[in-house]
Amino acid sequence: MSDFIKLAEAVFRGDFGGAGQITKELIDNGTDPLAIINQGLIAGMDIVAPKFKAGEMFVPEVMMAARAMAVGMELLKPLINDVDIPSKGTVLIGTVAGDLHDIGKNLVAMILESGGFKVVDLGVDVSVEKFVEAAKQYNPQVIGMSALLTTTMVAMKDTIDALREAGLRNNLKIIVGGAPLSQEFSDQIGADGYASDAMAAKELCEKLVG
Ligand code: B12
Repeated sequence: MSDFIKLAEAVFRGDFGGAGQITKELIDNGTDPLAIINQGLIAGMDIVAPKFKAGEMFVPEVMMAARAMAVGMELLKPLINDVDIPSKGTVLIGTVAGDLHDIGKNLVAMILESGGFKVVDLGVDVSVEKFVEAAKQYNPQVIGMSALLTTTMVAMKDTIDALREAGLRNNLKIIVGGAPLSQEFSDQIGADGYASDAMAAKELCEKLVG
């Protein structure tokens, strides 16, 4: 079995130790860092994605896989110039004001990162002002907002309105998610899209940015 396949399998199994070890060995052998990323780490996540979608893998397993990938990425980052990292675009993500739920948001962030997006995670309880400031600072292609409480969903509309007032709305796509949301709600508040899980979020970003 090739080392790339072993690495992809370690990622798929959520084996951080193995993923780190194999990544280290490949680096020591002088393997091209981008090949390690594409043929090892991302290849591993590419096995996870369809299985999660089909209900054959569950959230904890997906998070373990994404973490195993992150272990490899951390070792590779110093070896790669920013310009060389194939980035599909920048996504700013956060849980809206008043809401502290972040498990789903973190999963979305990890999947987007492992899918080749640069992710700026603003954390939880992100105020309207903070989203607007961060949009100015990072100039993202996409802003993703998460809400798990019916009482905090309204903050999404406030944020979209504030982005529009700040003149930033036309230059970026806004996506929303979280258990109580729906496509209908997304349409109502003027977002560009809704996704029900992390894989769908990645596909949505690819569609909106591409
Ligand atoms: C874990 C949890 C907590 C944890 C949160 C820990 C953490 N670090 O996140 C703790 C214990 C802190 C908590 C607190 C509270 N919680 Co709570 N919590 C949950 C619980 C059980 C699971 C949520 C979760 O993590 N799901 C797993 C993840 C993976 O799924 P997910 O979040 O839906 O995310 C997926 C998708 O929605 C989507 N997605 C998510 N975000 C985004 C963003 C974008 C941009 C996109 C595209 C997609 C996307 O992709 C994700 C991955 O597939 C839910 C029950 C439920 N069934 O949802 C209640 C729940 C959300 N909580 C609830 C409540 C009421 C509370 C509290 C008010 C309880 C209290 N009285 O203190 C507080 C509120 C605190 C606050 N201010 O936020 C209610 C909300 C009811 C409502 N209708 O509003 C729920 C539904 C439970 C219930 N049935 O009553 N909670």
